[in-house]
Amino acid sequence: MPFGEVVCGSPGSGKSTYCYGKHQLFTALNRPIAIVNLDPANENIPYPCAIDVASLIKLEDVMNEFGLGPNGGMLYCMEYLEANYDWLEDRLKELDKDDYVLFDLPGQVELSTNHPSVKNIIKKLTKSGFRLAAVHLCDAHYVTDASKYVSVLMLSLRAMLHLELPHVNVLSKIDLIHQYGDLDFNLDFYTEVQDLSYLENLLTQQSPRYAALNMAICSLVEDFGLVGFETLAVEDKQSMLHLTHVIDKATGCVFVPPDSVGQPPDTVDASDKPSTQRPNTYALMTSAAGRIRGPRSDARDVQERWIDAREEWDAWEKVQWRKEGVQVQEEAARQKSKIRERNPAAPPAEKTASTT
Ligand SMILES: Nc1nc2c(ncn2[C@@H]2O[C@H](COP(=O)(O)OP(=O)(O)OP(=O)(O)O)[C@@H](O)[C@H]2O)c(=O)[nH]1
Ligand SMILES: [Mg+2]
Repeated sequence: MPFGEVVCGSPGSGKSTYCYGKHQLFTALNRPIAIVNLDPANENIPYPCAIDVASLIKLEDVMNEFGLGPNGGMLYCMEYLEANYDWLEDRLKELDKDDYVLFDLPGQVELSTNHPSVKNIIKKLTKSGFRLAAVHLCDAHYVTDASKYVSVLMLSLRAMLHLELPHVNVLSKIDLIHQYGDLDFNLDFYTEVQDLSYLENLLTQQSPRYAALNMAICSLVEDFGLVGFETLAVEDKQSMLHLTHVIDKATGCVFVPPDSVGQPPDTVDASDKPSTQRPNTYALMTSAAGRIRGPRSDARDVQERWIDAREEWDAWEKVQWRKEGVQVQEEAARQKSKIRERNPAAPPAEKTASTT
């Protein structure tokens, strides 16, 4: 039963960068991961790609052959992939049974809101045993403008209703939000989608003609009560860890760490079944059943990190990184001198930063 994510969102919202960030995080955590690129226009793929749709069909070939533009061509590619689902299935079977699988989608919004191909592909994946969450990325700068925020709410709701998966909405690039001026409300107002009637004044000022329509949309979104947002700054480890925790909780994924990590006795089933089929009481209590908490789990902490006290935090992190760098160098030097003790013919250990 493989777990994974369908990473969707508007063009440039950060999907491929997020997939790469997650690959780096999981590799550091010793969690096996594989990324499937489903964007046939993705030419400079930043991450190690386990399966690439471009080896089935290329957007450029479709455009040349059928005289289609990039958007029509993209829809054709997705329909072609749906019709040739066996191709994808065969390659997925070749992945390691423990792999957590990310599907990097193209940015065309209609693919996750109304076009049926992606939805049908997801249905087939789910039927074959995949436990997936939709991770819907929206550029955080949209929250700096009330009417754009309403559009993002509708888009997120629409994607949620269309894809029919456990759904996690994410305000991406939150580290850049300070560049777009002051927020009208605190960040938690936007992430928790609290009381949208507060937007009335702003919406009336921005587009008086459509104020009533905008407010009707707001109350519709509120009635569903399903839209909320997590935040993401892809280079911030805490942010990535928090989001991983939220998504694991949405899919019910409990990661069983390798034995080398060391778990409390009798909590891990040591058989060689795939990790997703081995009960791990310890991990279950700490991840799926545990409370979500941590330095970036509250929107107020995120606001402090990226808006209110951004410069102080940047300076603090710089100091921490320097310390970490020194520790890594010292550890490497220690390992080298250990090797030298055992084998005096080995080259001498380099000086560490702290001693230079
Ligand atoms: N500062 C910052 N930049 C980011 C972050 N995530 C993505 N970016 C930048 O946003 C730009 C677009 O990112 P991509 O990952 O290509 O976006 P995408 O959604 O895959 O784009 P398409 O595939 O074209 O739809 C790149 O320049 C990234 O470096 C983030 O968390 N912080
Ligand atoms: Mg991309």
